[in-house]
Parts: sequence; structure tokens; C-alpha cells
Amino acid sequence: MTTTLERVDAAMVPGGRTVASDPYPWPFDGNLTARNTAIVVIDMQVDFCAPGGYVDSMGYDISLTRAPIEPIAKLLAVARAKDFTVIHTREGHKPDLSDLPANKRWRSQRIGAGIGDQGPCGRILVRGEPGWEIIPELQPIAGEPIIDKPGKGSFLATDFDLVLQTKGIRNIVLTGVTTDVCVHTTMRDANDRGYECLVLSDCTGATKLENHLAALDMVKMQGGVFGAVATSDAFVAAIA
Ligand code: C5J
Repeated sequence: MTTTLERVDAAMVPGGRTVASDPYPWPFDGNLTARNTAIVVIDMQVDFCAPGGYVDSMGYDISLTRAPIEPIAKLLAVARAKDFTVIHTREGHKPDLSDLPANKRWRSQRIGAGIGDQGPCGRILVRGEPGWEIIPELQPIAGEPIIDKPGKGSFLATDFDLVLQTKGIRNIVLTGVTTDVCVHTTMRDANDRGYECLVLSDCTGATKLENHLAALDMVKMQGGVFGAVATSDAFVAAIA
């Protein structure tokens, strides 16, 4: 009879490489290549990271959502040089708000940053407005897919899964904001679909530090219930 450990060993790629991560060396089977791994940059938009945007209008400290900008920029420079797939997402709604659930709008209005309402960066979280744009520091380069999503997760009402499948991606490296909302929703959905997820702790940020830390901790429960957590330095060391 084979033990669990023997079965795991049998699944390892011979000579495979892994990232030093918690709670296990990622990916689980050592099958990490530029061809099968995507760096996903979630919602690094003006509305989430810049003065006058949605997060700022809600009264949160944008230094927390800006903290990952520099680490992500450094990561992308290496990942692009190594030919990894880079995918960007943007949260936003159609100008007629036909894809904006009433409860999402109501909740945003009660905190003083109504989605669809006029703000300092244009209509909040509306496609095509200045606030919805990806910040200048992390602009996509030619050929990098941008997934426009109306929800917190990246799979609902988008072609994200089709893009991943078409490119042969099975490992997802998650970066962006916010750790506890859009990063987590995307990671949880990806995990259920069988993607192997890694969250980079310094390349993500939330509107509250405690929530960022708790969101990272949740990934690591139950032997890595959603995947693993690493620093961008550890990821770069593994692919260098
Ligand atoms: C939020 C996001 N927090 N991108 N969106 O509303 O995480």
C-alpha cells in the first residue's frame, strides 16, 4: 500500500524547482516554469491606490494600498525578462451601471464613495474614467491581457479562465489589492478550479494592516488550504 508521502513524491517533477514559501515549498509538485505560471496583478488602479480615488474617498489610508507598488514593479521587471505571462485585472462597471448590483452601490454610498457617482477621479469605479485606469507605475506592456471584471473575483463575468487555459497556465502568483477582498476572492475561486496559488506578501496590500496579515494567514491554514505565501524576493530567487 502506498502512503500519502509516497504519492506526493511520485507527483514531483524530477529536478523541479520550488519557491521558499509557507506552509510548503510552492508549487506542491515542483512544476514551476515560465510557460505554466502567470503573475496576476489585481486592481492596481487609481481608484484603489491614488489620492482622490475610491479607497481614499472612503477614508482609508492609501499608503497601505500603495505599499505593494514598488515590489510589484521590481517583480514584473524580472518576470517579463524571464518570459512569464503577466495578466492585469481592473474592477469597474459599465457607464450605465447595468452590471452594478444594487446592494454594492448602496453599501458604497453609505460610506461616502458611491460607485457610479462623480468623485475627484471621475465616476467611481466606472470603466473608462480616470479612476478606473491602472496606475502609471504599473502600466501593462504590449501583449499583456487585461481582465475587466465587475466583481471582486476575476472569474465572474470575464474570460479570465479561458485566457489561463489557452495559455496552459496552472500556477498563479497573486499580487495587487486588496489582499482580503479581490486578491482573496480570486485566489479562492482559482484554488477551487485546481490552480496552484501563491500569494506574495509584499506585493499585496489591504485597507487595514490587520486584514492584510489575517488574509495571508488564512492561506496557510490546513496545510495550505488555498496555496502558499512567499515574499517576492523568494519568488525571484526561485526563477532567477
Ligand atoms: C475592493 C478590491 N476592496 N480590488 N476591491 O473593493 O479588492
